[in-house]
Amino acid sequence: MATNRTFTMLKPDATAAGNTGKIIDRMIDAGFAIKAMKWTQLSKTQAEAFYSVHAERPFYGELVEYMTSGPVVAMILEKDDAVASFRELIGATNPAEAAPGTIRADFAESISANAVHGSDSDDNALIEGRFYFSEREEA
Ligand code: IDP
Ligand code: MG
Repeated sequence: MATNRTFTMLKPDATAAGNTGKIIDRMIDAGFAIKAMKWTQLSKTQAEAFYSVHAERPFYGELVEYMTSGPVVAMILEKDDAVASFRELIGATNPAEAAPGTIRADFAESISANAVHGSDSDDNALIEGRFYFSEREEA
């Protein structure tokens, strides 16, 4: 059953470009409530662990290097059908293929530096949220 929470990260291209406020506004305007938020920096070990599901993919090394190149903003968000609704809001992985008006269409630089992460399942939303936040830190 779909739960009402998902996890997102604003990626280093978004923080470097000063787009964090604009992107967070998009999320709030789309009806997502912020339940936890943290501006932080991933170490190589942490980025490798967060993206371990992609360890065998050809872009894994590039992804880890990119995700450690600057600060990220980690957030737990709440809305009905949060995972699917949020994936719709951010658009396709490759900004060239992202639907007009989606966050990636408007803010992503490339398929790698694509502005935001969005969990792909309820199970991963919980795992990824707990990667950054304890239960006590979640509103
Ligand atoms: P998603 O973020 O839309 O769920 P995934 O396939 O889970 O996409 O890939 C995780 C992240 O890895 C992407 O958001 C992007 O930053 C990066 N990535 C995915 N595919 C490529 C690629 O072909 N080249 C470089 N980086 C990629
Ligand atoms: Mg994914």
